[in-house]
Amino acid sequence: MNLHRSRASFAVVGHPNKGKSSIVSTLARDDSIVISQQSGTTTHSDSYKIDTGHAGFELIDTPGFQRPKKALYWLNQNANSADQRVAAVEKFVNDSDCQTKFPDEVKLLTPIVEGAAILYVVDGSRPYGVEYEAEMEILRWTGRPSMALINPIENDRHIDSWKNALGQFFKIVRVFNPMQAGFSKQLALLEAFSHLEPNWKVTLEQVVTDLKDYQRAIVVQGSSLLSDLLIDLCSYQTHQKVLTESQAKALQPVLTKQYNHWMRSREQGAFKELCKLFSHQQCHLESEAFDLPPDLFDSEQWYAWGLNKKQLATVSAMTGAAAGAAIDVVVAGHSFMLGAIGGGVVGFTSAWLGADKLTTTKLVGLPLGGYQACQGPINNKNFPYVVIGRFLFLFEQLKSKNHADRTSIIMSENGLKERLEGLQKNETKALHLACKNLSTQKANENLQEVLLVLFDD
Ligand SMILES: Nc1nc2c(ncn2[C@@H]2O[C@H](COP(=O)(O)OP(=O)(O)OP(=O)(O)O)[C@@H](O)[C@H]2O)c(=O)[nH]1
Ligand SMILES: [Mg+2]
Repeated sequence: MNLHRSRASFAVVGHPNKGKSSIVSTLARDDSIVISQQSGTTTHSDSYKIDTGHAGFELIDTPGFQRPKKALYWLNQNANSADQRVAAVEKFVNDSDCQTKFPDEVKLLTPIVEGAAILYVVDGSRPYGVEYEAEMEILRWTGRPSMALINPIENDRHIDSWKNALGQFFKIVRVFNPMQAGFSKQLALLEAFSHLEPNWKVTLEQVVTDLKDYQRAIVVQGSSLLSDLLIDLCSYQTHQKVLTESQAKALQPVLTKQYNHWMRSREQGAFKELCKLFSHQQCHLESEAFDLPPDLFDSEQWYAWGLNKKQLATVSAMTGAAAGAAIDVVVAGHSFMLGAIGGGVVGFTSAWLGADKLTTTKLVGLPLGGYQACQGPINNKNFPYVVIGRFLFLFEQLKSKNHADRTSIIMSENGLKERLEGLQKNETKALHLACKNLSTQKANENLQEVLLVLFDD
């Protein structure tokens, strides 16, 4: 046999429509692999190379068996005894007649003949039947290391009878649900792979170590993304020069629109980064109540995302600020950004803005005449918590979302309030202080570290 696959390599094979591509998608952490209810979706053997940093392996998605009985008949015609079976399979994949008559069997057997190990996938919610025996027999003929995976697609009703049958053809039989198996179950499966072929043991153990390290690194990266996002959103300000107050008023809706657009895109950008971090490249975000992207400025939702009134009152107590005074100071405090221009704040508040109470637009007199109309930064005390709540919600969703699961993530209320209750007192205080600094545009020295506790399990 010509074993020219030196890396750990696994061909995922079985009947059509049993979740082969789903398993590859979840284990390869690749949500671009086509999965469909339609039988016969995968028509070629597609290789996915998984590089985990210090090691790697390969998964090969294959088309399902179409004519296993006839293929087995051909093989029987070409092998008189057990010692000839491996060669017969090799002859089968290289035979031009077989390539025409049995294209799917040839495609799925080729990587195995080339040295891949076998992952045979069945559906544990459907009864076992003799029609599977021809394909299992063919796989046995290849002589390659193999494992059976029972995917309980709809339920686990027939798992036991499957185990009885599979145990006679495969040394290792596991139940694995590619839609739901969490990270630890995925790692356990990879560990089981390492027992299939002694030459691959070290590599696959390294893969598991790398993946565990990556999972930890994601937490640090996530907190870093959130830290940058908070700083940007809480300090963002847009401004434009105008000649008269009335021009400034006319400009206000434009400024508001620009401001809101920037803030929303900045948040969406961070969400995309987060999706990338988890290799969820295709994932869509939807809001629960409406079929629209969840909106950062939907303040109706703010008490769901951020803190409630009672918690906000506690924040003020913990960080030692009189609630009302803090906000006034923020508005006046804008001069730290505009100070260089020289003019005083003429004073426009949210009343001037109509509906949007989240930011204040100000008009600043310029030394050489004219004005500067400014919008932002946001000064709402709850705002940093809202940003944290939304980000953490997405983080948790992505963390538990398998790559075979193509349903949209629904942005609904998160558990920030409960999460805060689980923190140590000093951690809570540090977080509140950091948020207060953010909403008053003061620098935080160690924002990322303060946020890190929110990402821990
Ligand atoms: N609920 C549920 N559905 C699953 C599971 N695994 C697969 N499916 C669904 O079963 C269907 C087939 O999945 P695929 O992964 O495309 O199956 P396949 O074996 O690659 O199919 P072919 O390429 O056509 O041979 C899809 O609609 C999947 O969403 C599972 O564990 N749970
Ligand atoms: Mg497929």
